Amino acid sequence: MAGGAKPELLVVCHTAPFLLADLEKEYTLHNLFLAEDREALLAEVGDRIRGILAGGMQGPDAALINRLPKLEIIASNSVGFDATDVAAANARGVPVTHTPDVLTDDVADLGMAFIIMAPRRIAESERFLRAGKWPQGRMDLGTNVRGKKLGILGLGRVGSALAKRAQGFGLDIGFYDIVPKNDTPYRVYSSLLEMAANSDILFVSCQGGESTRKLVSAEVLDALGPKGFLVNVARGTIVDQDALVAAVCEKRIAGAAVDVFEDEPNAPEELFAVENIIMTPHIASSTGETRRAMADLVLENLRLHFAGKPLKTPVRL
Ligand code: 8YV
Repeated sequence: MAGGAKPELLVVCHTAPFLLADLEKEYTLHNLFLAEDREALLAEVGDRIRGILAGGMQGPDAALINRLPKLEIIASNSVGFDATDVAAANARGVPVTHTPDVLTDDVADLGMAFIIMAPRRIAESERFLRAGKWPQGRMDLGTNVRGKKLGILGLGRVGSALAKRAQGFGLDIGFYDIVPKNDTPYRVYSSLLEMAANSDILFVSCQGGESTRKLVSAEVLDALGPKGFLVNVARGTIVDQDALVAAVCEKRIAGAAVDVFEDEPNAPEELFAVENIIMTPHIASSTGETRRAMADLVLENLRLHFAGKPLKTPVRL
């Protein structure tokens, strides 16, 4: 394709070099995420931008969307689209695409690993060994998960995949979802509070955004109680993070395992030396295979759009 004919895209999120390299073959990229002077970049190229590459953590707000007069499409390299103002985009007739399905299994795998790791104190045990403490004593006992009650907040793609895995580990499964789900073999709760009060492990797998902000409140954590564990592989915003820090530190819940935080890439430093919480840097979909599949969906959606064809995985609000 001749140089000037390539559509121009604005990159607004952290993006792996392999995806940038693939995109560069078909598009002229302008990296707002890495730009030292964002205003200068927007002033220079804003009028020519036809597409945005967004991510789960960084996406365009209404102001940015409305600043790009030639914007035609936003492709998010994520299943979650809470970082992008989809309503503002759609109001301008700009579709948003995301990457559902291809990451479900990896996210559910990490969730299941956390459900075992937190009660069994696996990360804590490993720190114990590495600190050279084994010759002086033994690790305190953990808790087994067989027969324990698992409450799933949001029985969507990830929640359902997690439930299948949890069945194999003998957990007793229930869920709470605002969308009624028929034909599930699992116990249905009519409120999150009721589910938390009846669960040993509360698993967060609903979508992020304003509708779920701080849904897992101090009250919900207290209902989960001192024998309960919280696992979150969805979005940090769904949990009241200050309440979680307090509940973990004061042992008002037994422990937690979280891959997501309110203000990523920042995790609460006051938890860095606390044993009863596992924290990972948003790695649930971070496998080579899944990131390749997500990138392929991004590329396919952009290609379809610029060829005037229907999109493969548009976000439907
Ligand atoms: C990614 C995610 O880590 O897909 C999502 O919604 O949160 C993760 O898969 C990230 O958002 C990549 O952009």
